[in-house]
Amino acid sequence: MSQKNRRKIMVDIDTLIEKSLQGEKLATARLISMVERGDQQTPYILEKMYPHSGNAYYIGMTGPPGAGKSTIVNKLVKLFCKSSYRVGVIAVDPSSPFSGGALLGDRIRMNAKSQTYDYFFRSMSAGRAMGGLSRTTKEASRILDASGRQIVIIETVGVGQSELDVAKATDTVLVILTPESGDHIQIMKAGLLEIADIFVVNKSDRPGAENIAHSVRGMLDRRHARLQWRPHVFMTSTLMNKGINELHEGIWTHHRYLQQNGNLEKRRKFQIKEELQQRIETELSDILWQHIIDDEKIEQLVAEVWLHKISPLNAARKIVAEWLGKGKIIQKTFSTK
Ligand SMILES: Nc1nc2c(ncn2[C@@H]2O[C@H](COP(=O)(O)OP(=O)(O)OP(=O)(O)O)[C@@H](O)[C@H]2O)c(=O)[nH]1
Ligand SMILES: [Mg+2]
Repeated sequence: MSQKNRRKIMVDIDTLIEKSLQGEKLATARLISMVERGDQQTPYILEKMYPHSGNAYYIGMTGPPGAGKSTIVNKLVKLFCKSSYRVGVIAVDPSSPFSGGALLGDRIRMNAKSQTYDYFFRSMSAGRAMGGLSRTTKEASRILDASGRQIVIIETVGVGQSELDVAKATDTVLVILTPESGDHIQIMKAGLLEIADIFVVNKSDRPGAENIAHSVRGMLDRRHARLQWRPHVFMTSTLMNKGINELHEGIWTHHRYLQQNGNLEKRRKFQIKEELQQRIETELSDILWQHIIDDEKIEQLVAEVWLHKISPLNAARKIVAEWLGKGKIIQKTFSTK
């Protein structure tokens, strides 16, 4: 790419960033698409946006497929918007590989209700997330935050570890269950108990809802006896319009808890630490595979290990030692800009 073209792209991106920071939704949608695709400009965008983020309240929403997460998100968005909050939603769609970049979709959804409610909806495909789902959703939610969204809701299906990680990296985690969610062993196995700040038993218009709520409360009694925050359990039915106002109030109760005694700061610092650890590992392994190890070297080591000339442990250590020796070269090739 010519110098001139590169400068033009950077100018365009600066304009997009400026517009997004002023709250323009289309610019925000385009930035998120770029980050989702893992465009070359991603680090630049993130560096420019990050100083403006940190003001939003992040809510994670997870639970089994079809539990009613999206329906509940819609109802909550309306309530938040009625209180004049600017809301952003990221829904991770595990199935569709095409949901992400569809600008047309963004536009339709944006215009649909923007007269009455100021919200931004974004669907993101788990399959398209470049650099891992939790990284991409985090980056997208920070862009929303920087663009002035005061509440950012992230919906993921609680089926895999990466989806749970996404929900976990928020200020308040809602776990949505239904009477069909199965017995408590299944809930525990899915790792949902550990991450929930609030439990919702949705579809309470169906039989068995009380049982699930009872069983969750029982598990919490055993587990959270010594913890500061004991997750609240709400019963909702979006069908009968029941329990949503109480849930909405319950979310603000957790928000107030976070405001006390530096709880929010502690939680976010813990999350930053986890993120840094992950990113450092990724950076190091990128350098390792780009600059130190090539196929030829691996093959050579395989042959030596195969012939029992060297143990696998020592072969690995040899590589690492070589890497450390090459520290200076790496410093030259590795730039943070
Ligand atoms: N009976 C009953 N059905 C409900 C209730 N809430 C949602 N549903 C229905 O459950 C189905 C799934 O709802 P969604 O909101 O799409 O569920 P979801 O958890 O977002 O689904 P995925 O994102 O696909 O995992 C829809 O057909 C809803 O109409 C409820 O309170 N009672
Ligand atoms: Mg959904």
